[in-house]
Amino acid sequence: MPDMSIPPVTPQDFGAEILRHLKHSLGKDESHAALYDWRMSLSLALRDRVVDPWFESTRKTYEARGKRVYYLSMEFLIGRLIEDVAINLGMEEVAQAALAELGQDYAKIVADEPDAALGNGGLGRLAACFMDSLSTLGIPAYGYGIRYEHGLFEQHFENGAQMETAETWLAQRHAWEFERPEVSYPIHFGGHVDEAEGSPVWHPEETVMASAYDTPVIGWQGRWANTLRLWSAKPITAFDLASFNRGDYMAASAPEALARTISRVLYPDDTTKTGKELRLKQEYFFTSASIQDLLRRFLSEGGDLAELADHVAIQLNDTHPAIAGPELVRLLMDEHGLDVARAISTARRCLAYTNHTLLPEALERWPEELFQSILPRHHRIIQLIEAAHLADSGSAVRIIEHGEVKMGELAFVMAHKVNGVSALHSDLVKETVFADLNRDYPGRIINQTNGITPRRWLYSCNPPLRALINETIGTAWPDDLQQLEGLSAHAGDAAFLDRFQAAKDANKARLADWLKARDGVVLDPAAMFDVQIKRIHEYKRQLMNLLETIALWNEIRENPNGDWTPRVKIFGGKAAPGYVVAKEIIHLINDTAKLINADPATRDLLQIVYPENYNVSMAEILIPAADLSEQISTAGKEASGTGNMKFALNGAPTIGTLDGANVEIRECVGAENFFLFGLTAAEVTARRAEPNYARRAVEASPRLARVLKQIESGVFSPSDKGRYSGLIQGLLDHDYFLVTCDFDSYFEAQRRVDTVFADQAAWTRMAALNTARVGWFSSDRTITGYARDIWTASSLIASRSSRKDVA
Ligand code: CJB
Repeated sequence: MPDMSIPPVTPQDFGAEILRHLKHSLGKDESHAALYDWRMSLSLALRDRVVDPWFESTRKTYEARGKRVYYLSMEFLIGRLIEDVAINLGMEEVAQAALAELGQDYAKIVADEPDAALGNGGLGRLAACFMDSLSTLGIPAYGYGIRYEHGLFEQHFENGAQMETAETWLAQRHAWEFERPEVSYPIHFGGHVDEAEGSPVWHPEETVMASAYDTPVIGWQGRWANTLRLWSAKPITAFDLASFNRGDYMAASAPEALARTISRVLYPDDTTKTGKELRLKQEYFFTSASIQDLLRRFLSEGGDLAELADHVAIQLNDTHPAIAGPELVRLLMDEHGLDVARAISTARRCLAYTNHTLLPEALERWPEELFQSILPRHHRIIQLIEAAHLADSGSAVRIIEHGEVKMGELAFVMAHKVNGVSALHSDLVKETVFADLNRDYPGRIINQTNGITPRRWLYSCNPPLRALINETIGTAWPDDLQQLEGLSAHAGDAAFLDRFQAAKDANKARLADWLKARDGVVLDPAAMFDVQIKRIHEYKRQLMNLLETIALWNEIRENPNGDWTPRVKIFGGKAAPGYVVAKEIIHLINDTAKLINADPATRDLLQIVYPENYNVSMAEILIPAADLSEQISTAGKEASGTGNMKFALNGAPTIGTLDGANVEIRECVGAENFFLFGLTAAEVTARRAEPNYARRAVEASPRLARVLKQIESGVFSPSDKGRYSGLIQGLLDHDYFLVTCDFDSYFEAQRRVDTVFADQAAWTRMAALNTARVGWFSSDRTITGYARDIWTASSLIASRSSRKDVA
């Protein structure tokens, strides 16, 4: 039942609110309004309705004087918000009807909203799901990040190769944010540290201001709203008038340009280190602003710093905000007079750190010289932290070593809890990257398996399945997702399965229409939609998927009258602009698609589709339409994955390895409803130790050997036959991700998929059981775990079944 704080509204009244914004906020009348004007008016009318629950939540938070959670993240991959807000407010139908009465198309307006792409991939999207769950659960929380002017780059293909252009989501006004010019903090860089009256004093060389922009995040049924506060960099003096008056206009604008650079672009890295000075400045910029802000809030409420940790929980989303430890210690010592030991122990009780990857290249390390030149005071404080850590724990693990400042070790030492993001990953964190620290601080590392918000990833993106679930088990599941288990009882019911399949078919038809309209590509909705969407990375093994596609093509050509299951292989994803091999893989997928899609012998049986510019909105169309979910990373490399959960929830069984959360998904859905293949993490490690393992695997697999030869000899790149020789030689010489070793097992698993898919009833049953059994992967469950095990934070809204175990 909707909360009483959201007054019900008729389409007529809501239409009047939209028209009021059209006139007074956009300055347009109906006859002159463009799509943009309608979108802004709708967004502002919806935003108005978020404000009261938002104020109410803030009031309750102040009254409770309890704990607030601060989630610090370089990335928030939010996507669009109109639908999200309308659904959480229970106003989707009202909004549709209001616009229809005004002669406008709701769906077209929704699709006009640019994605807020302030993130690269899983880590950023997880932060967005967490914000949704924190609000749904009524846990007082702030998300803190950067208001990038340019989000993740736009991808397009030129002759099959990835090209990047700047993304410009802020070119038009952002409807959802409130600018807070009165909330700003100085952020200092560079300079030197000296002593005054026995205390260190930092004399910075450069200062910019961090200025706040707030977006309310409304939870399910509008019961609670938290704040996403994003920082934008501004100059201390906007403009150098003296230079301007001399006629030197460039110099006059220099302060602004320099400051703005800090929040200008999202780094398009995903698990690769940049080593760029600007990146370190970005990290310190948003972290310092956030810590200053939360301390100001705490002190303005009359807080005593001895009790800081009773009121403040700071979660570090990966190492990017790891400077939070030294920054909090600096403020406690230099501005509030705490001694070193108390400052460190106070900070540690507030801080916790989530590790998202074991890839060594992603664990940030800064050259000590660079670090010291940008953050000289913090460099000294890290030396103090390190000394205390070595003395107190007897550990031999250094934070500064071999001329580098190691942010993973810093985050670990300054956190009272460190968590991995799936059961397997957390075990590997203990055994590998932090094995020594785990021994020195037993119990500090825990697991919190990732989750996804069911509001966006089922309720909103899959209306046909939502309707079927509502009719079958009632409407209480969106904030109590384990209720989906109630669908299991219908898995033997042919009428239910027919309707389940009809929902899938409707989503497939929607995808086909969308792709036809966008790219002119025609899909056969009767074919299996086999989907791999995620960042392009060698460890995720899009290449193995493509090799299997080519092998299948070969076999269909040889046996055209065989009993083949028609397939569409759908790829989506971006490569970091500097990641050469990933870009070669993209090029190869597109080159292969060009040849295979034009082959009359296989055209009705095999198609490769790679829509440009994969983003959250595209995922919302692709995932509900998928028959098969590709989760094929080298075991031990994908920390968790969250796409895997989204597909299973939307009734797409997984073909996958025992990696990340796949392991737990398989346990939930049942081994018989999951297509397992490949080496385990332990076998991967053992295989790598064997000599020539890749060449031996290729020798043992004529099917694979043939595909590699085709690619290497230029079959798919006739105008440039040598284009992929480096890629293939790399695979033979140094197949670190064991594509060659897992290939046969993967090919066989795909044939098992074919067999089950051909039996429509068996397949639909398997798909329905996937939906029924993955309710545990709701991010509400994940956040409940963080609140209980890490933050000891409480919900401030009346308890419901899904919330009762929040501490
Ligand atoms: N992850 O998206 C990123 N970026 C990074 O820099 C490091 C890790 C991903 O985080 C997700 C959320 O925890 C995981 O599900 C995923 O496996 C991991 O690669």
